[in-house]
Amino acid sequence: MIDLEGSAREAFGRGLAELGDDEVCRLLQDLVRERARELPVVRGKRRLYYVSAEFLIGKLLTCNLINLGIYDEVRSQLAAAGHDLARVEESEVEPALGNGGLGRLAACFLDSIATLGLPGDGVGLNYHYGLFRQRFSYKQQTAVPDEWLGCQDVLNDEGTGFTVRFGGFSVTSHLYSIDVLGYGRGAKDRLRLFDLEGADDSLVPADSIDFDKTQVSRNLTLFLYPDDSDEDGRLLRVYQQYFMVSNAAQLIVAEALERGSRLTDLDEYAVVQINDTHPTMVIPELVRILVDEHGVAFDDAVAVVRRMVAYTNHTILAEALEKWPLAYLERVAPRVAQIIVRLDELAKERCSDPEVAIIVDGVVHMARLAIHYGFSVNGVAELHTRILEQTELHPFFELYPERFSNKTNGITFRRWLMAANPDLTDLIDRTIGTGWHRTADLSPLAAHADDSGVLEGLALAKEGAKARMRDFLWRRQGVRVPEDAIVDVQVKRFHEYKRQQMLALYIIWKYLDIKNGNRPARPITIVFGGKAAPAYTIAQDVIHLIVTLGAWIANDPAVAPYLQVVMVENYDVTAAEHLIPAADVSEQISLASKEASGTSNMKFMLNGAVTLCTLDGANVEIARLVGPENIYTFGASSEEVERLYAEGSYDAHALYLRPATKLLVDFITNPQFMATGCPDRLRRLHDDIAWKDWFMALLDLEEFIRVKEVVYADYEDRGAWMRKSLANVAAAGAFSSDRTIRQYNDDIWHLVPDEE
Ligand code: 7GP
Repeated sequence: MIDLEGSAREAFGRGLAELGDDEVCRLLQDLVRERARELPVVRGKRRLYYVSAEFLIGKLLTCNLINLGIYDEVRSQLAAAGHDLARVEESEVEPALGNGGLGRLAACFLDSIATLGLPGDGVGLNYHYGLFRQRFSYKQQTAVPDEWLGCQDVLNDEGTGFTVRFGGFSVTSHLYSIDVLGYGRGAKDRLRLFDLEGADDSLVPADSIDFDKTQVSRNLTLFLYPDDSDEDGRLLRVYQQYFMVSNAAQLIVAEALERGSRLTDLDEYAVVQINDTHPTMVIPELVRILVDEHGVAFDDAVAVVRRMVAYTNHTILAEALEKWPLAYLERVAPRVAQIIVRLDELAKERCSDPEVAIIVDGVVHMARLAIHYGFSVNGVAELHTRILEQTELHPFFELYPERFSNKTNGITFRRWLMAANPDLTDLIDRTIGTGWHRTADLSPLAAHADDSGVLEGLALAKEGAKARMRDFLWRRQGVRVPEDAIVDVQVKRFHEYKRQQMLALYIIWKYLDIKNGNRPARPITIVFGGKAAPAYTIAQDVIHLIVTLGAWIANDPAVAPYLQVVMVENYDVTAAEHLIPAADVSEQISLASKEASGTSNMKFMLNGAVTLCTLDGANVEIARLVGPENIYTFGASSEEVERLYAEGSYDAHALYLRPATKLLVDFITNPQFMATGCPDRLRRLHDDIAWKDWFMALLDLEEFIRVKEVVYADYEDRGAWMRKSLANVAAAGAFSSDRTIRQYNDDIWHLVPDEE
């Protein structure tokens, strides 16, 4: 059916065995593209538009081969010609369209939406340089443009676009798309990406992400989340958001009209899921289009839009809940600002409580707009939703209890197990068959808890994944990880609430302990990965501490054989696919109540890592599913943390002054250590922890250290550890994004799946 040898001769005039990996990659990409092009788009009267500022999709080749059902065949033809698919995939460039959890979630969701045969597309922007590419220099993060376009064409040109009118000028968009193939489906969905006609790459220097933020008609789609620490940057974000939603709204209306909508029934043709608040302006923009361009009465327009927009909240951190000065909106999109003012008046007529007002002192609260004028609000894990209902959004919950629901996040097993961990996939197939490929039901594995063959197979699969990780780290950044090391991983955006600094303090403790002669049973490798926002100084300081610690330990011959700290450069989906399958320990150590859900926690457990966590986000659900003997929990509860914040009674300095803690924190400013790094950064971080510690790392530190020691000791009982590992894999089925998407569809979207 597939004849790679023939295609190689046709395309390159050489046999498959004579092609370089990059040529094989192009060959396979063409094969996938052709197959995808032939597939029809999933049909349906009512369509979903999943609008998101980011889609962190990762490389596409392997997953597309899996979803097309030709992965095994391609892999064996390649192997016969001496090629390794994993190597071939290395020459694929990862699209720079996302940033963190919310963007990766959107990508998993697209995979599941297509797999379930639901008519739905992702809608976003085609960023030329992504967020940024992370480089380390002088042990510090530097940000350079993440150039990915032009490296290969994954984008289909849809050949259309729209005019977007800003206050005082207008621009034109151009629509591209990436085909989204469901697993074993005969039809596809799409990720539809709007680009700015006339976007000017020459505004961006080669080695920095500083560019002229005022050149709006040339820079709109250059970067995701451009720096917003000054007014030009904040205005640019608003321009970008309006560009995104105006295009989305025009697309929605045009396609609904094509399918026969009379517009007052638009909700029968389209449902819009907005991924956090960045796309909130789609609400007034839809109203504007219906009223100004199609003569629908204002009240009717508002009523129909309210029946079609649903909002997902991904964070309770106050600084991430978007608020824009009304004056910005008036400048960017005057008519939309006018509509927002009217919507605010109407909302105030319904409820005069200032806590639910959309506009307060000239500032527009985007989440509030989304809740008043949408029909659904959801959190992303049970605890998170409860906190929204009872605390953060409580007045809204009183007003509209029926609008609230929980949709615990999920991940696609096609990418995070079948593509990323072939050895484990084979073991599971051999043990329980392949039904789980469709159902995600891994629970039959639990019956093998005492099957030594399966436990050994699991250990071997972990060894295989570790070997791939070692190879990856060696080739990506020249780091050698010892073969018998326990691999302990924290990968995620750098943020104080995620508390990478707490793990860094543990590393200092362990370093000193080894110096005191307490050698661990085997080498410990602690791996970090993640970017920090360029304007987030303390997060950059934490990265600096970690890189400096890594070098310090590597240079100490008394400790280096036993402890290694690796900070992976430019953590991305590809790095995640190499690190997560190899991990023994999954670090999920956020301050309880702050992590909305987490999704790497799910990927790690699916790959047999054991979780070390606070009872935060979806960790709570993981703990319930695997039972206390298969997880390590520690730290203050979310109630306790909320009480400390409410009372203002957290005293970081008192905790710092405890001698055991002070010793660790003061290591950061030990003169010899400081001399190997940037003293200003280290001093600032030290003082922040010693005096402020807003996310309470010192509160949980002692217990964290204790529990970590238990984890490492338990690891040495290999049989018991592998049983824990198996229990985690067996319980991971609950976190399939297919389950999550079924729930969104049953409760919110009500799309009719395509029949096959
Ligand atoms: C993240 C949350 O931090 C994470 O806990 C969650 O798993 C993920 O969304 C998916 O729901 N939030 C973001 O990525 C983010 O940018 C601010 O939130 C808007």
